[in-house]
Amino acid sequence: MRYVLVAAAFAVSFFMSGILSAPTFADDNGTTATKAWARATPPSAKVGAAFVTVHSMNGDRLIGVASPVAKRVEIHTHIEENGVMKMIHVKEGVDIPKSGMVMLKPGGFHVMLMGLKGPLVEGTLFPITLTFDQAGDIDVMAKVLPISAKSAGDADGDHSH
Ligand SMILES: [Cu+2]
Repeated sequence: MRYVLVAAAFAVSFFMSGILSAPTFADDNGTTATKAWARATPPSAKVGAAFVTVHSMNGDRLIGVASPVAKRVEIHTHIEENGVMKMIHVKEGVDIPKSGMVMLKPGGFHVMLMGLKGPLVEGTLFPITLTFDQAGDIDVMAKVLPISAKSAGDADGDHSH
């Protein structure tokens, strides 16, 4: 319910800012996050990964991630080192190009959930807060897909703000 209210509040503020700053479109907050999802985890798993697609009108940078489902949450990516794929913590954040988008996805950037407080159960939703340099905090609901899922597919994670 909280997310519906947030979305409604945003719609109102967006409408208002549109009036005040017309004809510039979304000049103060041109960042949206959609299609948030995660893979289901086995019951005893301590780590999980979540993914989301970010669009930006004005250019932005994803600088932080948080979620109540894990003790520690970090932006990670994969790099290849001597033929071995490793995950690294992306401390500098992820650049979202102006009028562009970045898809966090398996094998690339991801939201690393460490110290899971419980398994991620297929079919459920859990909140993730994405913190941006320009847009501030954006809350999304990540949909937990089958453990074999490779993309958001038909995930109903379209809670753009
Ligand atoms: Cu990771």
